Amino acid sequence: MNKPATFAEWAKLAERELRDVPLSDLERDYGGLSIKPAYFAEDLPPQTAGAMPGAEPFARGVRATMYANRPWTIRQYAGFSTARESNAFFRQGLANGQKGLSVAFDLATHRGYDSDHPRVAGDVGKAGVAIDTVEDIKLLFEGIPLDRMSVSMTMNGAVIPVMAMFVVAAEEQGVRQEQLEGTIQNDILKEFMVRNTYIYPPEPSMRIVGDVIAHTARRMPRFNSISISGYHMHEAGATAVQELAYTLADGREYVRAAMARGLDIDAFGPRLSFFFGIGMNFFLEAAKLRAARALWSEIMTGLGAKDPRSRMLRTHCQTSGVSLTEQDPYNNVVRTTLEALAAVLGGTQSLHTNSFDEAIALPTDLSARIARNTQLILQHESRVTDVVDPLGGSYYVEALTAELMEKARNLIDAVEAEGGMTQAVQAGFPKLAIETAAAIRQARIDRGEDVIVGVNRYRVEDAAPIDARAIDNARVREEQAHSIAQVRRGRDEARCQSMLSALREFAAMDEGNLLEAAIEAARARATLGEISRALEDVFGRYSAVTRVISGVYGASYSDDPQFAAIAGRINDFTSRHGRAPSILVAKMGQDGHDRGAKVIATAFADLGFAVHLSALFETAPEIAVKAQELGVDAVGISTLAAGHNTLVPELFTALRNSGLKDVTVIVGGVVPEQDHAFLRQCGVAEIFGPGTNVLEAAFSVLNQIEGRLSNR
Ligand code: MLC
Ligand code: 5AD
Repeated sequence: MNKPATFAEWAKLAERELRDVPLSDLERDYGGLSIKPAYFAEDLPPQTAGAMPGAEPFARGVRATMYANRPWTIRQYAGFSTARESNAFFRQGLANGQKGLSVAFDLATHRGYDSDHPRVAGDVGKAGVAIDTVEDIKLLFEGIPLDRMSVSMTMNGAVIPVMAMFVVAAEEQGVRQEQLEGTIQNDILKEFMVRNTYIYPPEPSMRIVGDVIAHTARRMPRFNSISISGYHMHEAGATAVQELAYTLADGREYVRAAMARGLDIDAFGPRLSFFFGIGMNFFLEAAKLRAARALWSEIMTGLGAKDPRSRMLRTHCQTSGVSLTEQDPYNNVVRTTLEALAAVLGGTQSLHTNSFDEAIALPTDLSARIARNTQLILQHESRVTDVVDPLGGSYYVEALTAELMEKARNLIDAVEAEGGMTQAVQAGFPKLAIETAAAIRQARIDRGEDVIVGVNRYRVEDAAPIDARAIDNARVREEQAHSIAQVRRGRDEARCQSMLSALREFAAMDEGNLLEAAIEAARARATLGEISRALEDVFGRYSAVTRVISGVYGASYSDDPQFAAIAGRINDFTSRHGRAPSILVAKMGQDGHDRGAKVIATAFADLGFAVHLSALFETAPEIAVKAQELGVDAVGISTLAAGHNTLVPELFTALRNSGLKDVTVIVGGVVPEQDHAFLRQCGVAEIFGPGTNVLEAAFSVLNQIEGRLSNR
């Protein structure tokens, strides 16, 4: 028999085929991973031999039989408007092949406000379902037996009131806590890093995480106490290595926090779960899940876990939102299919497939059906479930898995050297590293180095707009205010207040379990806002410092004529006016998605604009005051959670009240075509959707500013 071919042998053949092109031209860099154009037996890492699905370190999957015996859970993340409407949507999904539930809450709920709070007018019912009281949760699960349906709830900041209300609602449905099956996200560290729906400062927030883990370990044996999430890092622009390393480092931090509260690692270890984002780099994403499992087994062994189930990384995955485009949106069906297949070949336990209207609005009934059917087709038609870990033994995938592990391990060690993730998050370096990766990626797309079909290549110029789901937040708000009032009228006020006081005392004394105390308050019909407020009275509300990184976007353009042309025009403006054109990049309402705002701020600053970045969670009047104080030429609103139709008119009123009639207002983010006319009528000068070329945007903004100045 011939000995196995080597890279060196193959390189000779390849060079002949390439003629004048050097072989090194075929090498790729995946965010710090160097990828060769071909792999051979010599690349197989030694641990590949003998690796078995269902056995440690689990690279090949956590179950021996995987999907051959039981396919992954089709678990579509959903929620919008009222509990009643979301319940109907859930039931429709379940009747048509969905297997698990996953609740999306609105941003008012995430940030611990009742729907009638003045700061959340633009957010109620918009990006998820509005929840204020136990009655809402009961409606949300009406007709859904909570002892038989596993429910994931994406909640972090307001995890205490939401878990408490879930437990009470189940009880009143006749289901004991012990029977509840599901997952609570409860991952606060990544909120401070990327997702931004925190409420309290990091330290008390970590106590809350620990209390939820402790309570579930004691009382809810079938409930996953946390979903340690890389998804949001992925969406914020993290490389695969960053997503892996920071997520697993977060996991290690939570384990230590729980152990510090006196819990035995094997009492809670088996119920830790994970969540990853799956993008378009097909084999990389599949390998990422394999690497995650093997690394987690290593980490948990190091922390002293004895039970193999504690060392088993079980994960949910969601296809990537950031990979989907507003332009030519049907392409997103294809993208989501590929990403779903990568998640499945990587061995996920549970999966959400995004809808093709992702970059426009929340899913319609049609787009949700296609997203769900994508998974059903994979399960029933593609035959990919028949054989366990079909990628096992692939020279490339195994080598990639090993390289991901090595690079992620190094980054985890670097976090450790900084004192662990709580410290690192407070110092802010993982966030800056992810923002840097995001700016580099944006520049690659703007320069056409990364091709996005329908965006920077093969564009369709006159695509017809698609239907988008519209939500009447004013109506939802009114209905919620009405039901809050009704609950308050019906409750024993003295009992409710005494439960809230008890909760406040536990918080202040650093004693007792906050979730247990909150369950009593929820039973007494305290609202979500009241429970959250009781904790806020003690812990305070956290406000993060916003920072703009500089130089990264510009550095990608060192020799670019278009970049130089715009920078030159800005330079002319600066000499003519004795100052740079200035812009306030602003976020309003409870929408904490800040990747877009950060990328724009960085790029505009590199081009020569004077850029100011607002804090998160501002009201329209607060932004107007800031614009006036700074004397900016333009305000750029970044909107990703559909609050713009409420907040942008408020901003114009506030600007007028501050005497600012000449400020150019532009809007960027997720803005359905249906909303454009309304926003323009309000006075918005430009609307930049997802996929906008940043240099082109800078050029239009400069034109708008110059136009206004010359009209004065
Ligand atoms: C599975 N089982 C098997 C098997 N495969 N038994 C025998 N043979 C096999 N081959 C068993 C399991 O052991 C388990 O039982 C049961 O079947 C269910 O399987 P599972 O694999 O545990 O799946 P599931 O219940 O779906 O749990 C998956 C999970 C969980 C562990 C990843 O944490 C989860 O559902 N996460 C979802 C998180 C989510 O939806 N997040 C949305 C975020 S959206 P047993 O008895 O062992 O339990 C978001 C966006 C945003 O964050 O920002 O807003
Ligand atoms: N319903 C359905 N999907 C949602 N997502 C966010 N909110 C909802 C919702 N209410 C999805 C989108 C987004 C990701 C974070 O989750 O795909 O990119």
